[in-house]
Amino acid sequence: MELKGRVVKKLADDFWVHVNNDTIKCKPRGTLKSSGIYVGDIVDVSLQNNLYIIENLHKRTNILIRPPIANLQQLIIVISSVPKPDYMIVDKLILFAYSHGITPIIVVNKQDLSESENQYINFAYGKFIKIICVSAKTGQNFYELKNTLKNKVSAFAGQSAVGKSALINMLLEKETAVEGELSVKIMRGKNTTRHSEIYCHDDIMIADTSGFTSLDERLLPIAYYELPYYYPDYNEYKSECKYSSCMHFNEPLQDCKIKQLVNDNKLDKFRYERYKKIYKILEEKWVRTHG
Ligand SMILES: Nc1nc2c(ncn2[C@@H]2O[C@H](COP(=O)(O)OP(=O)(O)OP(=O)(O)O)[C@@H](O)[C@H]2O)c(=O)[nH]1
Ligand SMILES: [Mg+2]
Ligand SMILES: [Zn+2]
Repeated sequence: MELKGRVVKKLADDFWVHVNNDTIKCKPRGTLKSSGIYVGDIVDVSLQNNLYIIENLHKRTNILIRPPIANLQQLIIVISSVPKPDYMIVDKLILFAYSHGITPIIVVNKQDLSESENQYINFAYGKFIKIICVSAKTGQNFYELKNTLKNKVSAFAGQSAVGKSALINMLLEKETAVEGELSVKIMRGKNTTRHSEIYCHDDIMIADTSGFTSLDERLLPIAYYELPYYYPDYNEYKSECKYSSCMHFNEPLQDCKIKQLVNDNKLDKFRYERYKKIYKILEEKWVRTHG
């Protein structure tokens, strides 16, 4: 008999596989290399001589190397009024998610303190990204958040102190998760162990992505000329640009619908400024690597 499950933890040659609300400890079949099995992988497990054996791996939808995790489905980008959001980080995280086939979701935490960011976030992102305004303190919209996370593998990301740990603790109904532990840190040069694990509770699966250190735009697997493709808010109108290859960058205003919409305040001008910044950074990287 074979069981299908998801690898939620890995230590050396031991794997913990989540099967029907149970977690079982398994060894891989000799023909499978341990290093080739990632946390997040869907596997078939058989029982032989009282030992659970991972028989084979299912096809992956994606794989992240740092942190090592497979089949991540949602990236929960957390922001709050305090500390003030850095929207460049938000945009980079969105690009990171899209370029890996992961769905980004924006969670605006600390609604009990202020709702001041909601309007901007809705204007800049609301048309193409799900936005949930919550408070880890009062529990506001907690069920909406919970439902969004159900039956999906999600990771949390965002600046320090926005409340990622507070939200994760609530979702996992844990009092113990250490602050700073279960978060995708937006920091540079901090050496964290590259361990990864998925925490399961009530059909919610949250990847501990503490090894996910910097979100340097140079790490984005995007060539500068592909950048417009990752802006759903621009793609909606790009057929109205004069040239189908419009980058919405150097083209004259009369030829670019995106520039016109930015000028008319129909598209957010700050997000467009960030777009141009990211475009330049990716272009410089491309020139460096392709001569
Ligand atoms: N008022 C209020 N405070 C909150 C809320 N959520 C979190 N906090 C507080 O904000 C601070 C930071 O929360 P954390 O959960 O540690 O933030 P974090 O995003 O995990 O931060 P790092 O681990 O450093 O990345 C703590 O003092 C929390 O108690 C909220 O909804 N409302
Ligand atoms: Mg934390
Ligand atoms: Zn254009």
